[in-house]
Amino acid sequence: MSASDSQDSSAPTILIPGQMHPRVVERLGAAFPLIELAEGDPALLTADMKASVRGIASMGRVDAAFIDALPKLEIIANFGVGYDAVDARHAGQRGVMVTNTPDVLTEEVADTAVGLLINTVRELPRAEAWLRGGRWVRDGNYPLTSTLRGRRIGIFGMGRIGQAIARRLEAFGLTIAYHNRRRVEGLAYDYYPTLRDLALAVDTLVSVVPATPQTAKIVNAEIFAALGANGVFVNVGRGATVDEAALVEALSKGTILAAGLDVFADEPNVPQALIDLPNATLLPHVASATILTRQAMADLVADNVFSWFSVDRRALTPVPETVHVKAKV
Ligand code: NAP
Ligand code: 8YV
Repeated sequence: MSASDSQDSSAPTILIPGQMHPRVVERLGAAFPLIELAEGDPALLTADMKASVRGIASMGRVDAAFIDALPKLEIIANFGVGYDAVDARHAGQRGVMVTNTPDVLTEEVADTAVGLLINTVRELPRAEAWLRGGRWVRDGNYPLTSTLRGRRIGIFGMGRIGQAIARRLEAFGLTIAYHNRRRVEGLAYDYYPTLRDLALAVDTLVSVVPATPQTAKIVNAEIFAALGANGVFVNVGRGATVDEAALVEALSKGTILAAGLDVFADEPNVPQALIDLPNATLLPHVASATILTRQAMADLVADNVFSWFSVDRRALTPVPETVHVKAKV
């Protein structure tokens, strides 16, 4: 536990379970007593610690048992716009606020998605490996690849990031369609009321939906079959939304052409079958991973905690499940 000399003795204690961006630790540590755990396991807390915690700043799992172990808990500030690691529904029922980091990473993640799509279709990482491995000299030119030209793009999850990806790909001269549960007002792209209908209408599916009980393994064999043999699948949302065994089969059998993935069901463990596939382009969950954007995310985590414990007693970016939660004054 660390506390700075300038802290008010009545300042709320903040728990940081496991890994955290250093800027969050630095900013919160300057104002609040901090408890930092090497691993995010509430069993590592003493009874006194459990009784004192009023806020959590987290990058990892905060489940219902964790929330229930902390009787004075008021706010969980999640580092990331996706907050599937936090049981937000349970937090909302217990009157605990949950915040995430929307908007500040949108353009960065959209840039990565477009880069991943181009790398997947044009095989640029493999072409570079060809040069570095001396094959240009030994074997001649890298083989011709498939193209982005003429592709029909389907965005699964036309939210903040989905729209930023669509804006980029529209400028590339590609046609865009999408599926959400609800049509987005004022958006001119074609809307499909089911994911299957979207997959049938396009040849390139870019997925950027959250992991929820409704989206678990929703991108499955049926969706790959609908995309077809020229089909490309890119995922920058969450790995849990994909049936990875079905994806391996679709890539191996040529049901689809190629896939580009930034996220996986059991990170950092990536199925060896995917690693072995030449038509899979794989990134280690780096879509928001720049110095600038991670700093902006860190500031939003800290600012949510500061705002909650200020006279305002208000969260800046509450998640929908806890938007009703009011601070106890
Ligand atoms: P957002 O603005 O909330 O967009 C999410 C979109 O998904 C919404 O348009 C929503 O529309 C749609 N959606 C949600 N559940 C659905 C369902 N069951 N069926 C169909 N559509 C559904 O969120 P965002 O800021 O764009 O972020 C999206 C996700 O990207 C995050 O939750 C996170 O998991 C992921 N992400 C990954 C990285 C990375 O590093 N790879 C970085 C940032 C974010 P409806 O509500 O109308 O269905
Ligand atoms: C981060 C993300 O890599 O914001 C998200 O949902 O997936 C990424 O920006 C992750 O949250 C860091 O923990």
